[in-house]
Amino acid sequence: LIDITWFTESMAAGKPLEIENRHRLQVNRTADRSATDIPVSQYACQRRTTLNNRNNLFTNALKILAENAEFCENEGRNLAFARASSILKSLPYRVTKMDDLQGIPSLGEHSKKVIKEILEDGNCGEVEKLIQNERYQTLKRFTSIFGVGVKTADKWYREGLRTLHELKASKIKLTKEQEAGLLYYEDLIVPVTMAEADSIRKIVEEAVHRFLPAAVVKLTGGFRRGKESGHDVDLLITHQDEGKEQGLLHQVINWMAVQGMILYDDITDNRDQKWKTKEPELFDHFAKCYLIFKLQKDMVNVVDLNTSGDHDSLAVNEAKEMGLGGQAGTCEHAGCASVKDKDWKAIRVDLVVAPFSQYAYALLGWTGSRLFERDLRRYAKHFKHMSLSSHSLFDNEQKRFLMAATEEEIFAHLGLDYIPPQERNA
Ligand code: DCT
Ligand code: MG
Repeated sequence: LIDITWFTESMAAGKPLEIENRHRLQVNRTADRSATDIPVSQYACQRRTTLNNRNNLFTNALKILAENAEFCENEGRNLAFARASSILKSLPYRVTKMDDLQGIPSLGEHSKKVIKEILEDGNCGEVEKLIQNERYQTLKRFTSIFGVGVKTADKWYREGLRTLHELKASKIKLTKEQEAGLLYYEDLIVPVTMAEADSIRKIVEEAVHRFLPAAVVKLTGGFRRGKESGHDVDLLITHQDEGKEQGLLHQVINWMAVQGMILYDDITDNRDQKWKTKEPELFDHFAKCYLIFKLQKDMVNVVDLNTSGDHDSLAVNEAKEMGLGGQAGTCEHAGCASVKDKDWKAIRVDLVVAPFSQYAYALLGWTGSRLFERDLRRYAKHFKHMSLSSHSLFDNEQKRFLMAATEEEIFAHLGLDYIPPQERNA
């Protein structure tokens, strides 16, 4: 069948190039096959990762370790745990013994130790300790506020702050974004449901069509990958007559603001060039708007805010303890959104406008998952000497851009089997 020894030796020798023509072998593994049957690619874009994760027990632990590495600003460690978690998510069988991991790439010694401990004891001591750790808990709490990143959260922690009450009571100067994040905190930590995402898409589409009737408004991000809930709603907008989309975002936001649909907005115009200060690989330069949308609950078909999965339990529990939870309780400060039984919910929405000629690249880039995107770019660079972004694919040897009208064409340019969105949950 397949020479697994060759495969693992190549990987160990750092020869990723050789697996290029073998990636098709990974497809359609069935649950009864053992780990050693078929090689698994170290590239997420060569794996099919559905939402049916059979290795939750391990991936949950690895996710916490990855998160903590992020809180320590240790990017290498963060990526190592994220990759280990991702590869386990892609396996079509549950790992029940260490032998099941033979030939599986991207598993470092530390990750293997965690898996082994969970197999033997049912949990991992390091992770159990970490979730009780004050710094971990505090950074998790603070970074769950819209507009607060690791650096800010860490600064507040070092200044002695631990809770949202303490943060609110402090004299710390917050940005406009963070003020809004705190104001709508208890709504924003409740996962967005598919029904809510869908009604927001329709509302935005209606607004967009007032100005450009033939424009397309597409739901991307986790919801396009089939997730039932997420932390925000990602919408991609385009129009077949390129150029017509210019100025659209301002018109749409202004109109929605007049309708009372906007609680907070931050428009980044592509002319602002704000993106230049950030990593170009991670931040595109489309015109976009980071919004907090005011969704009337009667606009949503069936919504049960308390039962959707994927909860950030620490943040949700804290909000509940503080009387901020979900729909229960009120908040102490004036103008706060947490009025009991209010008929609306604050929801994070990203609106992105892409010129039609870049639409396929934008769609691919905004569908995610993050690791899938990261590995697509890495694969393009290493195997094809191409630079992939949410705007384009540039062939560094031919010195030209490769056009694509569909995601399928982009995968074809890269010499990859097409992976549909539902299988990009790496
Ligand atoms: N993205 C990316 N790299 C980043 C940030 C985002 O490739 N650094 C892409 C991938 C997903 C998409 O943008 C939307 O981002 P999120 O909303 O953060 O991700 P999500 O998968 O939609 O997650 P969630 O369901 O929690 O919203
Ligand atoms: Mg999202």
